[in-house]
Amino acid sequence: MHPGGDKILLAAGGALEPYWALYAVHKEEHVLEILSEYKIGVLNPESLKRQESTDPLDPYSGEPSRHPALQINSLKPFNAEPPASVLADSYITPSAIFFKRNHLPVPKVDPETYRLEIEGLPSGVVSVTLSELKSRFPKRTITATLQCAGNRRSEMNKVKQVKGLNWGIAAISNATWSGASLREVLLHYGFTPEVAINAKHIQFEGLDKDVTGAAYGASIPLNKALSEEGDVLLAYEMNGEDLPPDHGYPVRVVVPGVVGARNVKWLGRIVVSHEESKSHWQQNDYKGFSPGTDWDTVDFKSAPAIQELPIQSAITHPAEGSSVERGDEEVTIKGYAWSGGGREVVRVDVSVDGGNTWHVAKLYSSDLGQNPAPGRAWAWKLWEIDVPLPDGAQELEIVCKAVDNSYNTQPDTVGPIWNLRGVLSNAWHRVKVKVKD
Ligand code: MTE
Ligand code: MO
Repeated sequence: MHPGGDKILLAAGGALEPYWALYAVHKEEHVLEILSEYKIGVLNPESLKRQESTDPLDPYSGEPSRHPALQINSLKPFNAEPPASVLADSYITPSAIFFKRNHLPVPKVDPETYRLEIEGLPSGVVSVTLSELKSRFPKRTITATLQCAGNRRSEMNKVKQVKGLNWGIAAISNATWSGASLREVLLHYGFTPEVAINAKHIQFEGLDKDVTGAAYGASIPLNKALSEEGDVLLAYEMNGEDLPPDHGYPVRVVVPGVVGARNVKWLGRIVVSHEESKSHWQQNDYKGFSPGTDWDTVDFKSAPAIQELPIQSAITHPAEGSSVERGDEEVTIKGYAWSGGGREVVRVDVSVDGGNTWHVAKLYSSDLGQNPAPGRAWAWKLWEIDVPLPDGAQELEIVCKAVDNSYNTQPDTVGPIWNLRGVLSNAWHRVKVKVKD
């Protein structure tokens, strides 16, 4: 009888409160009244205490607590995505269920002693405090979607085993980010056209370190950072609040339109340089290869680091293996669509017969209904459509594919884009659903 359908089952066996925080519509007297009949008791406060590891040698012992709805891909380091069914419920993904992708333990950073170091400018090393970052520069806000290069990797795994976390379709989320403009910060601390003669890249280094002391790092092309239309932020807020620990507190770089991996969290250092970041994740990971390349033949130097991502879309409702009633005559289909590089999704085509016939879905962007500036469509579109059930069909093969304003579209199958690392998985998304008489 739950108006939201079987989503209520997400909370089964645990505390209800985290879900109430997600769905604010529940916080009403009459809902409590309806529920009181089902109440079986109050959880023992002891059992609610964070199950913290007490092992002093465990670098993961101080990790933040996380929302129970997250589907965990790896616990240490923490990697998790929201349930697909919840992902497209809100245009802005609540921070608690925003996908989380950590390579290392979450560092504890004291905002009082935090310093952002900037190197490679004529003035030498600049050290910026958090309050300087907040007070010296205007606070800029953008809405931007982040997607991990490995989103939808599990579909590649079905073709042939790849190396990497087995992400479903929800290693992508959308948030508002506020902070200082990287361009404005660089110009303020002495970036000049002369610097640009040699410099070609902006390197970022996190404060999260592995056992050898190597920090997470990545870089982006200098022109992205310097462009007035690039909108690269040194963000200290996510969805109107301080960045949560998992998302890079106190400062992360948000590089809209660019693969998640370059959006360095817990940002400790920026280097203006003639070369790319030397980090493992820039040099020997997050690159695309031919389906014919295997671990014996792969040469990471031969391929460019992924920056702007290709076009993507997926179906978040209905779920694979669920069923629809023939009597309903229609099936409601929902999902998300996004493209990298600020390219705007202009159309999503949906089929319920495996791609023989197509329908155009209705696209939704921000609640404000604002159109993004050309070339700066950083945020996803949600889409929805009611499609009539084909006569006599026992099963539907629901398919979606998106088109961006450069008329890029998605490949129809995974096989030809398969690659050993399982990145850039953006084939037509397919979901099979039964029709019940
Ligand atoms: N930054 C640091 N310092 N350490 C990391 O492990 N992971 C990267 C990127 N920035 C990472 C990082 C990757 S691969 C992705 S996809 C995004 O952060 C994920 O951002 P999120 O956890 O806020 O969703
Ligand atoms: Mo990622």
